[in-house]
Amino acid sequence: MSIIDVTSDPIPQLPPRKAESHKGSYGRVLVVGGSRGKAGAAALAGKSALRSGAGLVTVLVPCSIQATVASFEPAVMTIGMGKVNCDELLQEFEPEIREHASEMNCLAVGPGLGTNSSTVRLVQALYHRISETMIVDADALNALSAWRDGLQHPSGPRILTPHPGEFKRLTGETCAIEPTARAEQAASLCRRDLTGQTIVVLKGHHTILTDGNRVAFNQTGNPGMATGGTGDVLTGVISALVAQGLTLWDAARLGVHVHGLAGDLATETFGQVSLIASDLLNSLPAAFKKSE
Ligand code: NPW
Ligand code: AMP
Ligand code: MG
Repeated sequence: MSIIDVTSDPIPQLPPRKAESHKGSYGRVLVVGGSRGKAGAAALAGKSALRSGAGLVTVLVPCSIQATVASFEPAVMTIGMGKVNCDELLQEFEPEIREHASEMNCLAVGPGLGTNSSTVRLVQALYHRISETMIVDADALNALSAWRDGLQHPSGPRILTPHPGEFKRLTGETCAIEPTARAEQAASLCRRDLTGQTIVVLKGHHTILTDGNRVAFNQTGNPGMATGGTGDVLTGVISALVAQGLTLWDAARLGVHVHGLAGDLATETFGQVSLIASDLLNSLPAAFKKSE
């Protein structure tokens, strides 16, 4: 099946903020992530969602790291689950997560979540029972890779954001070097969803976005972004754009564009060698201004 290349289409925009709007107008994001040693991933995603315009952002993490995550950015709210290292306990909190999810406009699941077996079961349950839009990244992708047929029936819209390593775990396929062949691979991952509600963002140099019918090759970004945590920032950005009401496609397209632009702007100060994920996050405001 051939896919249409829409790379030259204009980059979508967020609508201007209305004078009489309030934080509820800009959507609620719930990040589900973090584990001991990977608190930063959840914190980066949460703060990035705020910097990308979401009205309210909550990060749901194991209790053992809640204080740490809360200390990064006071404007981000946190919910703690479980007692110690909650990987083992996540399963029992599925009903609680579902309750929180029903109040949200978008969920971002996976940054730093870990791959413990009960976490895997939790992700699979959320993927199949939560009807809200979900960005599925990092360890949530790894969780789904253990149950590939499960991709056929998500219970709501999904944006999968694998890097080539996660893509290989999810599909068993090594990403092609040649861009068109790689786009076809991403599109066939989309088409695993028989309900047609999935978008794939296959990350890397010229990140590929596809809904199975069309494809766009992102034109921003640089190899300075090949550093831990930049993907967690992207997850936060896209989740905020979904929460603000953009379509899945527009949110993914604008999010990937702005994220790469932030990386490009950050290298003007830090260079490619020294760039780290928090520099990229701090360049999001300039990137949003520039892409208006
Ligand atoms: P190799 O062998 O290096 O070539 P993982 P992760 C491959 C969290 N983080 N092209 C790579 O291959 C994340 O959110 C927390 C080709 C290797 O096999 C996750 O939850 C941070 N191959 C968790 O850690 C900051 C590529 O994939 C494997 C590739 C694990 O995420 C860091 C490595 O990927 C991190 O974000 C590419 N472009 N990229 C924090 N501060 O809390 C990767 N691979 O095993 O999925 O590990 O991406 O670091
Ligand atoms: P992750 O591996 O999940 O942390 O995601 C890495 C992020 O950095 C993705 O958004 C990639 O597209 C981006 N990135 C990594 N390497 C490059 C590169 N060589 N050129 C452009 N973007 C890159
Ligand atoms: Mg990642």
